[in-house]
Amino acid sequence: RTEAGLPSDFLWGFATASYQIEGAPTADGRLPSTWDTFANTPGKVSDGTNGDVACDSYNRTAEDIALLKSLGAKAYRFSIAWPRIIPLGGRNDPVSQAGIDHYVKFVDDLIAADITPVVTLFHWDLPDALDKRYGGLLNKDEFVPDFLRYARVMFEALKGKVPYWITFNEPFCSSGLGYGIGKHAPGRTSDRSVNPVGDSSTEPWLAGHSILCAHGAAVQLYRSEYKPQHGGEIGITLNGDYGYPWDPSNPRDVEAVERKLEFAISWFADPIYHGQYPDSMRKQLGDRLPTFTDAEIKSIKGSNDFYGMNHYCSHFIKSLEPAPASKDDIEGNLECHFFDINNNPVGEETQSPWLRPNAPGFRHLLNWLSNRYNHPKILVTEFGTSIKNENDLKYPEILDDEFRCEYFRTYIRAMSEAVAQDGVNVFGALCWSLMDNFEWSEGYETRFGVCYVDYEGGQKRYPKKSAQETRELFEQYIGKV
Ligand code: GCO
Repeated sequence: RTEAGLPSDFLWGFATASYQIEGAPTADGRLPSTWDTFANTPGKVSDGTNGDVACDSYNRTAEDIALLKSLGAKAYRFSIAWPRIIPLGGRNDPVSQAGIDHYVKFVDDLIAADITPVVTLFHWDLPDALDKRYGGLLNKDEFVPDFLRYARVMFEALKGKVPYWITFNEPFCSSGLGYGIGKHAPGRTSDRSVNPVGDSSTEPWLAGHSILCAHGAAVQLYRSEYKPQHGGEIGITLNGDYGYPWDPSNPRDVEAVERKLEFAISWFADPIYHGQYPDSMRKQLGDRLPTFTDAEIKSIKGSNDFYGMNHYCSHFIKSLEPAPASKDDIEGNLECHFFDINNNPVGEETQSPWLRPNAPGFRHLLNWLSNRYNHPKILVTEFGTSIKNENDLKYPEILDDEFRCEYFRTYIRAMSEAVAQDGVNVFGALCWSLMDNFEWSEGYETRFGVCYVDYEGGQKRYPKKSAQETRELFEQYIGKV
């Protein structure tokens, strides 16, 4: 029995997202997303940049497909920009046929290159008009039908061509970071100088509830009108770090680890797999956490054909109980601390890389998800790493990203052990990211690409050492189970 292995049809490749790589902010009728507005608000992005140019991928589809092919990728996960499809966003607003045609051609070209398209419908770039018109994610009764119409347009345009659909990427970030701590668009917090109205002690939970309802509605639409005739599978992508108790002999810290995973992951996964929010959230939030109608939970429970999982790192978890949670807390009344190179907890100020790799945590998390959600098919939709000083390096030194090679060596090994030894059903993994790109509130200071993008040199792509190694890494395990 092998120690580590992946199935012979394992779907490996790379991932990106529209606002992070496309550029071309007005091409084919595109109107601003909430991320255009947020990035152009002084102080929101660390280096004062935005996605106006990014990697110019909207104009380099053939080049990016050739790059994927050169790396041996079996699959490519990318996202569709809703503001390119329905620029004003709403269910009664006009579609942009040019925007639809762009993505249809891109998918056709990926298929022609024998690369499986994995399509994310919503990777955070909400049409800004919907935020301005009715508060976007805060207004479930408007957001759900608007998202459903957008999903229908894309299901129809790409029917029969997309084997794996992802409705939403990381709703924890859209909801918690966008409406709780304000680190992501639309940047709402309890700071009344920023939000004269609204309440960040309820808004993240309202936003998350809207996403779950929109996800459920879109899955039911896909299953009733597209899956029977065209096949394909649909799910949601949830991010999740793993955690270890700061003090293993302190039962509060041990309990806080489970609460951390529940607030970060089960917020969304429990309604989808169990039909209700986790008890720990209901206990801390009370009626700030919405309740589902019978119709809503009927559409949400069982709404994943597969579990999309984004994973980066692990933390040490320190409980803040018995002190009560702050009203703006979105994590579960605890502190997350990073590791240093010797696996000792360090404060974030010394953290470099800001995501301390911890491969055993990946295997632990895969097992935690598999056990809690009745062993679903899992597609790792993102995993990868960065270090703070990579951006200080220049070409060609920057191509020698040994730290990223070590990350993928240890994480792909851990995933292969989870499959071979623990029986976790992982059927694919997409590395974040194909190329350096706009890293949200960290702008272009943080690089996650297996390919270097020379932003000053016309966005030219250069494969790093990790790009060369990835194929060998996967192939040494593929076919062993
Ligand atoms: C996320 C997003 C990606 C990020 C990546 C690095 O997982 O936060 O899906 O867009 O760029 O994770 O932070």
